[in-house]
Amino acid sequence: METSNFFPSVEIPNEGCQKTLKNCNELLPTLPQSKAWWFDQLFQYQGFWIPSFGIRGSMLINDHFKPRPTDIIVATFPKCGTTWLRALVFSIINRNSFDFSDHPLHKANPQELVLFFEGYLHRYGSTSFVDGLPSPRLLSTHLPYSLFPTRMTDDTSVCRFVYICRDPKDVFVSKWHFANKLRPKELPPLSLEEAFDLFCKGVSEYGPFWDHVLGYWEASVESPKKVLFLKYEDVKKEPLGCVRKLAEFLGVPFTPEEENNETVAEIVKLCSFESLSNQNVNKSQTSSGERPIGNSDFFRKGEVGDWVNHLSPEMVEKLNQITEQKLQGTGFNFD
Ligand code: PAP
Repeated sequence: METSNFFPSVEIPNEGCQKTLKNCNELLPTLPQSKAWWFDQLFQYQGFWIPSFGIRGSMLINDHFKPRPTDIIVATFPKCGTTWLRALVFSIINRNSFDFSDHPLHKANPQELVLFFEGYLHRYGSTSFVDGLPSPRLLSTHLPYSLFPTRMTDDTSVCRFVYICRDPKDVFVSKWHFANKLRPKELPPLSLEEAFDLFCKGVSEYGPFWDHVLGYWEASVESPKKVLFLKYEDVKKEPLGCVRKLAEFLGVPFTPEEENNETVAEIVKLCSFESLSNQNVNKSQTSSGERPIGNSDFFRKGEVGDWVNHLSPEMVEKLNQITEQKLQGTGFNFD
């Protein structure tokens, strides 16, 4: 999620961006609103519940962002494996630039190495900083696929998306824990029941969860060269295979020499929950940004199936039912 301590100083947005921001400010009060899981209000925008900064970022992308063929966009619904995928993509792309024994991931959380796309645009009120980044640009987003402009999604040669999804039961449990860390002290804790009700109704940051997943799933089926779709559970089970798949998709497959050197295994090890969560930089409990979260809050258990410890049989049945109904006829399932 958004943090602000890595932002370079803010410039005054140009006229075009100022116009977009004005349009956004006029639009927000007209949108349906709902309470969020933490402090931001959620707005229903083009079928999704999005915090205001995400809408601002999305509008700036639509109006002003110029994609490049080398752009890589790490896309996730929150709590599906953002931190992990950011680390994996960063280390695959930059594997010839750093030694595994002295790697940036030992000193920085993945969110410092892969910029939060809509977060940066919102913060700047402009695309200027992202416009100035050298290629290949590695950006991370929670925005649904349908919110990106057609110049990014239609043309298979312009930018690539890598997406990771996760069993909604684990996503819900992870998000509920995270929400209670993020909620301001003045608010009562968010009960599991209340959160469950919101999640099932799709009222969740960037939700409905299922629509988010299906947007990227359908795009990956239609344009497999543009969108790579991964499952958290598959990466857990077959990390080596998934890392090879990622590298191939990104146009940088492992060479026979790298295979001999065990480069793939080094990347898997470096980005594993055990390795990342044990770096000093990821043990910090307080953020130096505006939000009351520290890097350690992005590392809880990192397991598949922790939902069994939290959800009642009724909750499991309800979530499974919604999932089955939403995925019916799509060719996608979480098995
Ligand atoms: P975000 O979308 O808010 O940035 P994200 O990184 O997707 O968060 O979510 C954190 C989840 O990924 C946590 O899951 P849990 O609550 O079920 O434990 C976190 O533990 C897990 N996670 C973080 N890093 C890794 C990793 N390297 N490997 C596997 N899981 C990880």
